[in-house]
Amino acid sequence: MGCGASTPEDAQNEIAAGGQQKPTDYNYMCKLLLLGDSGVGKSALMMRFADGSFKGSFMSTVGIDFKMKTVTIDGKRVKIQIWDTAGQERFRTITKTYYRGANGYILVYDVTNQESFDRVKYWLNEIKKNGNENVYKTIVGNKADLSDQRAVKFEDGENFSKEVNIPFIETSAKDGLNVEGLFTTMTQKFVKFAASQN
Ligand SMILES: Nc1nc2c(ncn2[C@@H]2O[C@H](COP(=O)(O)OP(=O)(O)OP(=O)(O)O)[C@@H](O)[C@H]2O)c(=O)[nH]1
Ligand SMILES: [Mg+2]
Repeated sequence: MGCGASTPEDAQNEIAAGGQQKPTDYNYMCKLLLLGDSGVGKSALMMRFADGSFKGSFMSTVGIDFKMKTVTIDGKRVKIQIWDTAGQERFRTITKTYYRGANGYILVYDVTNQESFDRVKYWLNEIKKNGNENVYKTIVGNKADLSDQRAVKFEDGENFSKEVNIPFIETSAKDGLNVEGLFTTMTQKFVKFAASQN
């Protein structure tokens, strides 16, 4: 766990209590939720973005994890809270409860794993059932560095993206390809939306 607080709720309470996270630290809080099958690289993407690191070993997430990073967008300080859900079926009841509070959904599959790509439909349906339908989403084909093991073509991702009308990007948490761009673009979209509400 990052940030001192042990859950996103604790972090929120600290903010409310004027504790570690002062409200004056930022102008906006953007909560992004990572979804997708186990092993596709959700935690690795979060680690790459928040800590600039990558671990080759696989430590499957238990329940939910989160990390924060503050960035400046259009002169505004934005605290990005990344919620990293466990892909394993047995945590579905817990992870479902986090959908509602999200400002953006990142749907991840592994380009070396066809099944994980086919399952993006399932995750979209989970958002429909448990989340906010009108929140910005991105479909992410991760592990783009593993070109010799590729099972899902770039065009397959692109075609599906057009079919469901959701932006698409390929990433590598290992070498950092498009990771910064993914989180920054999602946050920019949110800030634009939030600013238009004021
Ligand atoms: N080569 C390569 N390996 C990756 C990449 N991203 C993740 N991995 C590896 O894939 C394995 C699974 O990554 P995780 O980030 O733990 O997967 P996860 O989606 O969080 O899985 P759950 O927590 O079980 O839902 C780890 O061994 C990572 O090192 C990538 O971009 N390239
Ligand atoms: Mg994980």
